[in-house]
Amino acid sequence: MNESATLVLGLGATGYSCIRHLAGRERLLATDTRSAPPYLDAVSDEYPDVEVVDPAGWQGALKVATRVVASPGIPMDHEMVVAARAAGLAVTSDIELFLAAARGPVVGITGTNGKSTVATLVGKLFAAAGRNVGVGGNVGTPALDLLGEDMDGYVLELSSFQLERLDRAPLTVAAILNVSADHLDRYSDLAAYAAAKQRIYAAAQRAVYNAEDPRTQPPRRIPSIALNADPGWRVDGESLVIGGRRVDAGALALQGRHNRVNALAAAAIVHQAGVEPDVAALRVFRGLPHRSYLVAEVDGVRYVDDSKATNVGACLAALDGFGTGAKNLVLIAGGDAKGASFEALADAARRHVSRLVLMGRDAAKIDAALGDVVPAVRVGDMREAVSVASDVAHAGDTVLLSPACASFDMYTDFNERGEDFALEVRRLGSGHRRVPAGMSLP
Ligand code: UMA
Ligand code: ADP
Repeated sequence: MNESATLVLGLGATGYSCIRHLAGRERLLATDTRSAPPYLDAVSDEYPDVEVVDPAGWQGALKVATRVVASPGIPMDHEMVVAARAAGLAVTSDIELFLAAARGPVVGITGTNGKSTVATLVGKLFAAAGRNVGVGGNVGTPALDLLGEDMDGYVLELSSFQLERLDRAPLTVAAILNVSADHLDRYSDLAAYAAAKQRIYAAAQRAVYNAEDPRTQPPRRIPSIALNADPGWRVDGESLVIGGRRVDAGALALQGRHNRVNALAAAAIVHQAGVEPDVAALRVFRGLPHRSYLVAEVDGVRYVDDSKATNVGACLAALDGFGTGAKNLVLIAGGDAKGASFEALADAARRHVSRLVLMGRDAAKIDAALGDVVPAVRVGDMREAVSVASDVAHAGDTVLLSPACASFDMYTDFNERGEDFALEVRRLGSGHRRVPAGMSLP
């Protein structure tokens, strides 16, 4: 033990991972503004030396601490963080601790939407090339839990909350996939949110970005692939051009046109890390549950679970990704809008959606924005939503759950919402239900 003392702010998954990483090395204190944070008992049981400070006692803890590790759920303008800085304490994060300890290349991926899909696919492309890489960060496993002696490298999904507290991350490859309005309950405006995302490039060696979205562009000094501008890296009609090689996009198991850009991004990222992407591994990746995921086909109608579309940008991508321009979609949307407005969906809704089925706290807000464009039906729960949607859908249509809202008004999280949708699809009539070849229902 030395004289240093770290105060871990937040006893969620991140705080717990920091405690596991630092335990036995220095004096540790921990606190959380919640009275019963998720890992309170685990820390007390497994790490009795950690001094867990009552929410009201954080000011005393700051007098003892020599540095603070702030979890992503705690805003940087929170009074605990502001007071720590005013007291001259270094404020760091689990990602900084991770980067100081990691050996081997580290890829960082951010963006408003598609991060988890791309990070997971990048991991699969590395694995196909025989590399033992850990995939984590915002996608689920805290970064510090990935560290291991036998790892060849790491793929981190980084949220704006993680990036805003990161100074100069020495990433081997950094990528911003897209930036659209999200988390405006935490950022003053879109520019502030985009600035947090841009921090991913501060000390990156190479980059991948989306030429169609100027907010994703890295500084010119970084050797970069500009997706859809670089002739060797683009979506060209029904083909992907990957490092100059043409690949049939229709052969991808990933659903929706927006996922073609994700496949392209993943291929470009591993290329920038010095590994040539394995096209077979790219083709077979079906995506992650609740992200534009084909649940079933019933009476010729496809049911797609895009519950993870918790913002307008993700819903827009799914509408354009699955829409044919012939009103082939029945859209189930609604939930907690997080302060967003829905007018940006109007054009795509007009082109692709025959009926809106609206539920949740902000159903009226969506109705007000889009009700003049597409006929809308308000429903009370998912059972009613799926039932109404199946009644109005015709063979060849897609019923798309892509809520454009968070789920917390009705569900624990987007997983539970997506599972409820799948359950109701299963109820639709097992007599004539048909699951597409090679698929199983969850
Ligand atoms: N909280 C308090 N008081 C505290 C600390 C946290 O009220 O003292 C609240 C936060 O406001 C938040 C919740 O508790 O609502 C969780 O915060 P946390 O920092 O403890 O979160 P972790 O459990 O450590 O999980 C975090 C990420 N969560 C957030 O950034 C909110 C997880 O991403 C991530 O998987 C995990 O670290 C491992 O890296 C989740 C997420 O929702 C999936 N991310 C947002 C998103 O994707 O949009 C950014
Ligand atoms: P994230 O981790 O950034 O939330 P996910 O891969 O989990 O991203 O996908 C979240 C949602 O974003 C899904 O509902 C999906 O339909 C949508 N999405 C996926 N890729 C893109 C993209 N490239 N552009 C816009 N939206 C996308």
